[in-house]
Amino acid sequence: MSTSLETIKTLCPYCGVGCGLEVVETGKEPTLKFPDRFKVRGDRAHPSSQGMVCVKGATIAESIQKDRLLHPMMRDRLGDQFRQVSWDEAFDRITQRIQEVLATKGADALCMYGSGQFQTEDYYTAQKLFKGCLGTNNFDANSRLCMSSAVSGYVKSFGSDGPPCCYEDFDLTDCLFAIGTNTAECHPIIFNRFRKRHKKEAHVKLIVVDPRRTQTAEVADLHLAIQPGTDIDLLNGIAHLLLLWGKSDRAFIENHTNGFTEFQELTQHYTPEFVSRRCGISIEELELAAKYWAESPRVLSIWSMGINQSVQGTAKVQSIINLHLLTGQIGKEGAGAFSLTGQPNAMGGREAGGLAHLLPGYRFATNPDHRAELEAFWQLPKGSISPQVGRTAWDIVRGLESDQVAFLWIAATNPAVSFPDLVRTKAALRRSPFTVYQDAYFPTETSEFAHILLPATQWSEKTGTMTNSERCVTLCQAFQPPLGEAKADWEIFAEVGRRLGFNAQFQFQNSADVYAEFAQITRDRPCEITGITHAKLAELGAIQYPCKDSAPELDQVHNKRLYTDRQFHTSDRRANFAAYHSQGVFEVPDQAYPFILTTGRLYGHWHTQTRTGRIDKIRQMHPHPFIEIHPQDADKLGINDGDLVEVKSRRGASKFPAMVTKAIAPGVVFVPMHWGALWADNAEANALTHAEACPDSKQPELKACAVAIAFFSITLNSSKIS
Ligand SMILES: Nc1nc2c(c(=O)[nH]1)N[C@H]1C(S)=C(S)[C@@H](COP(=O)(O)OP(=O)(O)OC[C@H]3O[C@@H](n4cnc5c(=O)[nH]c(N)nc54)[C@H](O)[C@@H]3O)O[C@H]1N2
Ligand SMILES: Nc1nc2c(c(=O)[nH]1)N[C@H]1C(S)=C(S)[C@@H](COP(=O)(O)OP(=O)(O)OC[C@H]3O[C@@H](n4cnc5c(=O)[nH]c(N)nc54)[C@H](O)[C@@H]3O)O[C@H]1N2
Ligand code: SF4
Ligand SMILES: [Mo]
Repeated sequence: MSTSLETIKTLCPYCGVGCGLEVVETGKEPTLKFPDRFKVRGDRAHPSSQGMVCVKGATIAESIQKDRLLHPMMRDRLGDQFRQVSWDEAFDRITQRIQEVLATKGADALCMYGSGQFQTEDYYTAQKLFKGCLGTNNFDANSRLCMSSAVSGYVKSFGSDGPPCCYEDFDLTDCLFAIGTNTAECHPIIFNRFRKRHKKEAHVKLIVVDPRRTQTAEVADLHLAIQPGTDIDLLNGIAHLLLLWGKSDRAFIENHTNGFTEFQELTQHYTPEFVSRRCGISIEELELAAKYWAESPRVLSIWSMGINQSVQGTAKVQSIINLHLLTGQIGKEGAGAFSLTGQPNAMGGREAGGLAHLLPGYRFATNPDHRAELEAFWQLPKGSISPQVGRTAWDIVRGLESDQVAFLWIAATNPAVSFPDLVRTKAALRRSPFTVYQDAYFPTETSEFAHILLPATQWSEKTGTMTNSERCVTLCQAFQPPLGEAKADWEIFAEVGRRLGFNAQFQFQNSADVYAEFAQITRDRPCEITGITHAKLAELGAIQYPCKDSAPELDQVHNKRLYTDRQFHTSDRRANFAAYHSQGVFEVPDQAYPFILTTGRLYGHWHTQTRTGRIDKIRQMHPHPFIEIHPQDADKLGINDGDLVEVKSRRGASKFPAMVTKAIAPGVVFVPMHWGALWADNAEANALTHAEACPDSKQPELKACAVAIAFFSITLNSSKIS
């Protein structure tokens, strides 16, 4: 840790835009506490954000010392009081339990559920412990609820994960196709970057595909307010018109793709009349979207949860990529299929193998060569790594229900708010015989379900790396000591590893050592980072990968676009078209549950509010939960703006003040995901959602479920904090 600091460079620990921050020490008196002691501002030298920050980055300092978990705590039964224990006692209890479970039930009864808010070093150490030393791939992360459809879509279409674009493409594109993303609120800094140019240059178009008129849609040249779940209809409909108008790139298709014929046949079904009916948009709107695609020299698609969180998540991602393959809009400036990552280190998690089917270095647990490479590298006996895909997020719930999971370790995520079908999730967590919960704050909704609480250091107190949406790795430096007895996540995992007898595997002195080891196992992989070290990041600033240690120094810093040579990572180096029909949403509205509920985010809040709920400015911005409902629907139900309404699904019920607005389509309602049990009474979005998931990515359909709505009372007082 740096002590004589003037200006420290770090990264905003919220969204995947990955804005660079500078922290300036304003005074050194020891009595001064964060945030009075430090000022946070945008880092002008950071290539991704060029000095910009949004309200979340600007206010980050304010929540850092409030309601922190400071010491390890333990209890025998849920409902008992926690008692403070030493780290030694906590480690002993954890290792003892792991050994018991290994001896009685086997490694598959052990599970860890981690987070895209880990640093890459945390992720890597956890993979080594669970997948290597303990021999179970039961490590999954909240990225399963977030990015896993993008991962599987990229792998199926291009042969490997890895968003191929960069932020400079926002400055160069002629048409931004934003589908299932409220970029203005959720990735504000890159949206602003695009908007600057969009406002100035009339030929630059913005198409927004979203059932809601979001702040992103508000400024679009064309807003397609499609019915939830009809994205594939729309995408195939655009392809149909492009083919009809002869606007495909025949040479690209011929030389660099497979599967075109089947795709072309499929698109025949998606006539403008059919698509307009399915999506609930006019034929003119569809034609205009296709016209923008056809006439723009460079088209950049961006998407996030409106696409990924779906029972057809992978199919939707591949259907977006299809349009880029059809038009050759890939591997060139201002063009490409760009999945915006949600969390600050969702990307680092993918590189380090942080999902139940992955291994570090974009490897797969089911691939025998990949397992053998890691076993040798980790100096573990052959066969140590399980060939089975581990439990994904929802499989953990199932495993708890069937008593197959006997040890659950949750870190840097708050599933008692963010999991689907919370009634079932909470019942499963309540059943868990042994849950370790490692977080920075106390209480959170999930601490109620823990037997052991481990205090984690967070942003400002731990050094490590994070990778943003454009594959840019930034060093986040510690600049103040840990609060209380908190430790970095990777340190905790390494200590448990050593205590289980894996001394040789966990000899790291600091997180730079961890990164250096991880980098070696990425050699010759598509996510190669052998040219990146903590020291180099500190000296040069953020570095984009792929970055080989053998490359000349200058080339190492910026590797902006993938596939510029149009050689993909498949065995024949060709990209794959994918022919998918649209299936719509899983839970179709009916008489009993006539509305589609969709869920999402607000500009100021971050997820389950562990930080942003403690920041006055943000609480004032979004004081309480609400449900958006169209005036026609509100009229029919006798609901006025501000009335408290009860919303029921087949799984649970919640209550929200109504926000009557034409920004939402009739028949659809929207609830923000941010209010868990600690922040409002019965206003949980996920009490209503279901866990049905995409068969390829296993990502649940958090964006659509069927609900019934009824007037409850005229009192608007559902928020605990307003
Ligand atoms: N302010 C803020 N920013 C954040 C976060 C935060 O908590 N707060 N979280 C970060 C994280 S982890 C993530 S994953 C990203 C998420 O970023 P986004 O994906 O942009 O955010 P969401 O609000 O979840 O969903 C986006 C949009 O999908 C739309 N949608 C719903 N159903 C459909 C559909 O069937 N089709 C289409 N086309 N659209 C649909 C919703 O109406 C919503 O406007 O944001 C990141 N940034
Ligand atoms: N209905 C609905 N549900 C959703 C979504 C949706 O759109 N709709 N989106 C899904 C998506 S995309 C996501 S990403 C998830 C997010 O859901 P969660 O991951 O549950 O949300 P967070 O509030 O970000 O939780 C992160 C936790 O990590 C802690 N933390 C921060 N830094 C550190 C650290 O360095 N170490 C440790 N150990 N802890 C730390 C914070 O205090 C916080 O408790 O929600 C998912 N759930
Ligand atoms: S856009 Fe994202 S990374 Fe940038 S300051 Fe805002 S929350 Fe932080
Ligand atoms: Mo996310």
